[in-house]
Amino acid sequence: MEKCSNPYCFADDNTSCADGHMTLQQCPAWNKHHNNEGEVQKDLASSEHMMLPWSGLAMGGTDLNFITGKVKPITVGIFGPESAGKTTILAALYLLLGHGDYKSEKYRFSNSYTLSGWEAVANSLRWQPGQPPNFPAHTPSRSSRSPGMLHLAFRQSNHELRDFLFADAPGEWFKKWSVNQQSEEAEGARWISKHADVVLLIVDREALAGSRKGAARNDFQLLAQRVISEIHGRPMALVWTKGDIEVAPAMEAAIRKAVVSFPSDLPEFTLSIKDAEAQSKQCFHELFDWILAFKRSGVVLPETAPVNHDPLFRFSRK
Ligand SMILES: Nc1nc2c(ncn2[C@@H]2O[C@H](COP(=O)(O)OP(=O)(O)OP(=O)(O)O)[C@@H](O)[C@H]2O)c(=O)[nH]1
Ligand SMILES: [Mg+2]
Repeated sequence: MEKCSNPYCFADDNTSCADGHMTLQQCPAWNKHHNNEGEVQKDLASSEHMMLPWSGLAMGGTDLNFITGKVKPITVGIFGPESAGKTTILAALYLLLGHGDYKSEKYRFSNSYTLSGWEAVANSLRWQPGQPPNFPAHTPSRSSRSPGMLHLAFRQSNHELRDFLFADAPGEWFKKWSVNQQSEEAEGARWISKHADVVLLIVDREALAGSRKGAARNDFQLLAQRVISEIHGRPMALVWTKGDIEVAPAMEAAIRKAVVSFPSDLPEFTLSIKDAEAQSKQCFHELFDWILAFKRSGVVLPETAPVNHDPLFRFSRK
């Protein structure tokens, strides 16, 4: 499908015109590329449906303006090697929220601008008759809209909204970044390192128990060094994924040694989606509670009034 001549407009991707034109025919930037007839152009430009400024898919850098215009969301950076289970953590969060299994006393789910993106990561973990639940597909490193940012907003007990962005990036980026901070292919990892408010450093237990465990440990040490050198006082947690897999105590000790230079408390979480139901839910709950409890230091948010019942705002977010 042809794109708009404005590089920051994604009207071809089923979102509205970035310059705010009600129909694409009125937009000079769109017409510049689409002034001859064509099926695509007719479909989009003459549509009587009003398009929304977001598509529901995971967001890219440009899409973030839409959310950040209101308030700076809390960005959660998930750093870990390839196939470490990073996307699986996000899929589990979405499914637990969707089933009503993750309920926090302080935070209630409010909305998400990336429901299709969440569906895409979680779909494979869902049980369907005749088909065992599977793991999320690999996150490709060459996707034009990566890193995929998944959005969730929670309403706090004092009625304030808190927006969260979860960066779902491929492990290859972090590998390149840990070896060479300036690598051209590490742009996305640099972005996450710069913008993350909360850092999850992932330890893949499967890799540490496998035939290439030495290499996995060395890769982790490099990544941990890089993350810690750029953390600058931000909170970090060590997240062991695939907790159902046994790892030699000496290997666990080597991993903990690699993060001793982290200057403050380093909470640890061990997750598994293969453990018995209740147990595995509980470990995810603890991690999500820790993430949601994050407060930006130095920011004192004013008290807000309770939910507005003015009909003018009826369609605002509940
Ligand atoms: N045994 C076990 N395997 C798991 C668990 N969670 C994830 N996995 C495995 O980890 C693999 C990778 O999971 P992903 O969530 O796609 O990993 P990722 O870190 O997002 O990978 P990239 O996007 O490629 O960097 C899956 O295919 C599973 O085989 C777990 O709790 N237990
Ligand atoms: Mg992934």
